[in-house]
Amino acid sequence: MMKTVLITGATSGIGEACARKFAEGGYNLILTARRVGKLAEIKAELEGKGVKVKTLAFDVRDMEAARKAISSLEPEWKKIDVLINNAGLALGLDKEYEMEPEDWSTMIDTNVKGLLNMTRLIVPGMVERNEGHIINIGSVAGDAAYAGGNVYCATKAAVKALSDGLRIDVAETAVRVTNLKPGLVETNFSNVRFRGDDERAKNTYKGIKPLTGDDIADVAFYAASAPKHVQIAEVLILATHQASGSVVCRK
Ligand code: NDP
Ligand code: 8X3
Repeated sequence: MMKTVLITGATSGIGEACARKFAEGGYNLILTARRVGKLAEIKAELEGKGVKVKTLAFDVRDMEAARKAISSLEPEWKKIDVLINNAGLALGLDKEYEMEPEDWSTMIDTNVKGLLNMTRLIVPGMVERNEGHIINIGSVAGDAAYAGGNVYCATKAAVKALSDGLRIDVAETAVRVTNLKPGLVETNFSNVRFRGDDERAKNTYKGIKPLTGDDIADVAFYAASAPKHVQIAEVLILATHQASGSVVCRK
């Protein structure tokens, strides 16, 4: 029987790359994000690969919208084997004491509460079936703060704590929990962080060959494909000339 993966933030970057990788690997896909048009485009493309694709458009910050979307799934889609909690963002590099409260709310609500909303809705079914895998997209930013990273780094530190906590909570079941912690990945992330200042976004990856969404999708697929007794608990994936969240050797 084919497996099903649900990916949040599947319209761009790491989530979109995971959609392609898991489709190639024979998974049926439940793709979620807010942009309906982009979801439809990816669905049309990936259905051509011989897998079934379901799209659900909602904001992960909105628990009621998420609950409604997940409850709308027909019985054939209810058994979710892999949940990839990927939707997330950073906003700016402002000092903590100067940041707009709205920006810290957006990051905390999306990266932390959004991930919790999806976990709350999907993991009970996995526990009941005694199988399943949650792959959270954390970050090197969760290992240590870097200049201007403050709140974003805190949200990714929270992703680590929530992944570790969930792994304890499901330890008596066969459910597995993975925290993937990428470094510099060239996606739409910096365009969002710098609010459409594409020049500044491009500079983030200047002088270094950054990771791609596909590099992260490869590791996510590896973790999901590991034998059942193997739990890839945490992986830090850096570009070769990056040593930490703040040490990047540019040429
Ligand atoms: P992108 O900006 O390319 O993609 C972000 C995705 O998240 C989009 O599909 C977007 O879709 C979705 N999203 C954002 N907010 C919401 C929301 N409120 N509700 C639902 N979906 C939402 O960035 P990345 O692919 O780089 O980021 C994916 C994850 O990887 C994030 O958690 C990020 O923190 C993490 N990460 C990124 C790194 C990088 O260097 N790029 C490194 C380490 C971690 P839509 O707008 O359609 O809703
Ligand atoms: C995103 C990568 O280095 O901007 O998590 O924090 S970084």
